[in-house]
Amino acid sequence: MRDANFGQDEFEALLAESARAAADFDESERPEIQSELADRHALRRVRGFSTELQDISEAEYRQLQLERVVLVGVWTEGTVEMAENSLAELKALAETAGSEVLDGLIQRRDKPDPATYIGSGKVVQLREVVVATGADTVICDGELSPSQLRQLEEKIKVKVVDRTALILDIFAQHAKSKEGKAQVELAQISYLLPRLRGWGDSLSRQVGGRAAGGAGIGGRGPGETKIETDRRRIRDKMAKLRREIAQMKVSRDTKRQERRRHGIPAVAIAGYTNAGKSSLLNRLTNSDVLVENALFATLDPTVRKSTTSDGRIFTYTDTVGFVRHLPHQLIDAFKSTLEEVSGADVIVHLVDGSHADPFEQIRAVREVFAEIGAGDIREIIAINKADVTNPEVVMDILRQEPNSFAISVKSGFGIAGLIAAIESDLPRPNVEITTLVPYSRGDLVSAIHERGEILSEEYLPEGTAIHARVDGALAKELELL
Ligand SMILES: Nc1nc2c(ncn2[C@@H]2O[C@H](COP(=O)(O)OP(=O)(O)OP(=O)(O)O)[C@@H](O)[C@H]2O)c(=O)[nH]1
Ligand SMILES: [Mg+2]
Repeated sequence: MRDANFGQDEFEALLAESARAAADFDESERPEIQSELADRHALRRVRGFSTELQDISEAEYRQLQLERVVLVGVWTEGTVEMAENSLAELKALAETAGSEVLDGLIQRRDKPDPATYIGSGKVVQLREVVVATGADTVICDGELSPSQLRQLEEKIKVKVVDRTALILDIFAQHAKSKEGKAQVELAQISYLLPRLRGWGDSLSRQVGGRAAGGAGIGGRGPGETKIETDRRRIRDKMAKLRREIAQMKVSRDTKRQERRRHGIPAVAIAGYTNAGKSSLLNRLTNSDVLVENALFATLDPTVRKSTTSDGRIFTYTDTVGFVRHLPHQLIDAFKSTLEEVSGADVIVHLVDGSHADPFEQIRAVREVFAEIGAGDIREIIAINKADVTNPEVVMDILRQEPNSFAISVKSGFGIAGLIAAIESDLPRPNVEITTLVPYSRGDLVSAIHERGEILSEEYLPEGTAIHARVDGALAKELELL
């Protein structure tokens, strides 16, 4: 019997051991062609969604209620370290969701088994571990097809969930704002929808009678099968959520457009989850956004005003963190939130330098940047947590990334340098003006200070003579003087 409360070291030793053991395990099992993308995912895993699908809105506050879990991963490529990092991340995700991790297993395979994700021999071993530890749930480190989840569950005899469901669950737990909740719910429902197909058989059997005849009977209305009714209700619900999100988005869009019209540059703080984004925003702008050693602590963007050393106004935005294989349902649903990143003038891409594989983090984050149309925005890499990072790793990143800086939000190390880099990367106002502003128009003088770059300023009897560079909108206003 394993100790349910073993610590980090034991867990790590265990991971290493299981990876080694798995490395020479049943290579002979040849997986067949992977099931189609559209066929992946598992409806049956989600609590609160009864077979009858009584209430679609149950998805909103649903929790998987995973308590004592065993993790299992399939290691298909890369090094042992990469496979272990992946499982360690799954452990952090599981813990963030509130579960206790009892054990972790990795199997080396070319591809996940199309029937049971891990090979059939490994399934027996996994069942033994589940019995020995008293686990109530198995979490797989990937996206599984409905039939994979079903078959695994039949053999292991406890609940089996995949990584996507786990991440959606964390988002559901952390969503605070109305908009955030609606976005998460939309993501959850779109995760469920394709899973209805894989579920069709058992669903039809349960409703029995004519529905069991499935599409054969066909037709809408009274002849409609249960699964079709459910699909339609889910689609209606999704449409309603999309409308709600679009409405809530309007006020944030208006504010952003207002800032843009006033030529106020935007800096987005983006990066992997738990890199220290909220901590950095707090330090840079004296704010108190929630900071937590947990994944996806922040879901709602926070915009804060700041000024450059020469008095120009700009904004910092803290936003939702990214993760490897961020479920696409979340990217879709959080589109309006992610516009805070794709609409920025400069991205401060924060990296946790103390993470086991910061390069992998950088790669995963850039993948999301590309997906949301932020791939071409000026990017500053800030390697955070320098207080606890191996200096060689930091040096490595600094060498490979030309626009990069080492910082520690905690100790303050490197922050001044980062601020200087941000200021110098901000878009510069590009219209050069020479003007005389009467003393009655102090508002314009302030505007030039806040939005422009002063080249010279002189107080004359008739008013303030200013030579400056300003944005086009302000230049127009000044022309009217
Ligand atoms: N040692 C050290 N820890 C830090 C530093 N900066 C942040 N942290 C810690 O890292 C953890 C995550 O910080 P957050 O600011 O919440 O990170 P985040 O990127 O906003 O995370 P999410 O919102 O969850 O994506 C917290 O426990 C912080 O105290 C640092 O410079 N050094
Ligand atoms: Mg945060």
